[in-house]
Amino acid sequence: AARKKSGYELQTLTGWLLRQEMKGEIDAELTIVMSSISLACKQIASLVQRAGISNLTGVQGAVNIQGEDQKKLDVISNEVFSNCLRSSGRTGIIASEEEDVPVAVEESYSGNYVVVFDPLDGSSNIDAAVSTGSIFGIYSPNDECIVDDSDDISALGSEEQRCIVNVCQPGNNLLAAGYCMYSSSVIFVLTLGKGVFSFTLDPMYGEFVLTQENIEIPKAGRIYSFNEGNYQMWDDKLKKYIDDLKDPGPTGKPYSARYIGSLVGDFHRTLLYGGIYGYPRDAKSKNGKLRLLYECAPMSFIVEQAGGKGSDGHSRVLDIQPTEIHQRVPLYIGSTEEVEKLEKYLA
Ligand code: P6P
Repeated sequence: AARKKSGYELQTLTGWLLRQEMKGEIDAELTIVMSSISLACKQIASLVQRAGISNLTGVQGAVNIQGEDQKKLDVISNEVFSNCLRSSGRTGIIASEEEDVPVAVEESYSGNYVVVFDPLDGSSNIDAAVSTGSIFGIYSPNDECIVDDSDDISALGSEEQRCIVNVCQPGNNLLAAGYCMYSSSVIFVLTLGKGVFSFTLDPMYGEFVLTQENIEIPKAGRIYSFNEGNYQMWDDKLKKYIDDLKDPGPTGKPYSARYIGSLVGDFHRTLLYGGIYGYPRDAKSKNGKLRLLYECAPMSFIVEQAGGKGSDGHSRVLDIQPTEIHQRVPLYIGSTEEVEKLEKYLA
């Protein structure tokens, strides 16, 4: 009855993807890649939700019942993601936060798409059952991508060079991006370049069900999400910005601080409630902590599709041409008015 009231006939992610394909928004190949990613996320969701239990059933602590070394969840999540992408038969190159270099999918299974992902971001939070997430981005192959011909690239074999060139594309080239948040509910959020959609996993039958269409981030929001433990190491302009957020001002109400310490959780709240999430550069890490390819660029694509902004403090994250796979950039992302206000302080 609730569903009838809401006017949603039940749309699963699979059904929604097929509808986009029929509308010509995506081709059949990309549909298959997206489905393989959603399968990986469902498998990771069940691993995360049983982390404590499977640890117990690991019986001998570090060795599991098959006598193999108990692998850390982010290593297992990486294997799950890689295997699902490989068996989709539509993925050509994968780059993971967990792998040193991007890898080409073996010839027999190889397809077109280039997929970058962080299989389990925030995994240090697992033991305390705090939200975690998987983040991904999908590109078309692009052999001509300009990457500065730094000698360490030219020293690599041609196949490795080809993989790196194909992966090091600016976020502007993204065809699709998304994340799956493992929290009080499992929520799959994605954009194919025409709006942002969210799907909630219905544990009753293991399908992602459409719950929000064309998500729009509030233009402004009075929540800021920074790790203020680093305050002393930030530059003065940023300190001034943070200090002013705490000024109750004429309304008598300062901004609220919310920080989960897990990008996907902090981002998802910002996307729905508005505000700003920031991971600045600081005295100890001159480019901040977050990775451009599989954290900052996919999240920036999503937030721009929702009407928000993703900045490195001075320019659009999506304009940045990556020069190495695991390069870090400072990230300020969220409501347009909040990000623009921050950029004025840092100018
Ligand atoms: P800090 C998790 O390790 C992560 O990569 C993001 O998910 C999170 O936003 C950030 O690092 C937290 O880092 O330094 O505040 O603990």
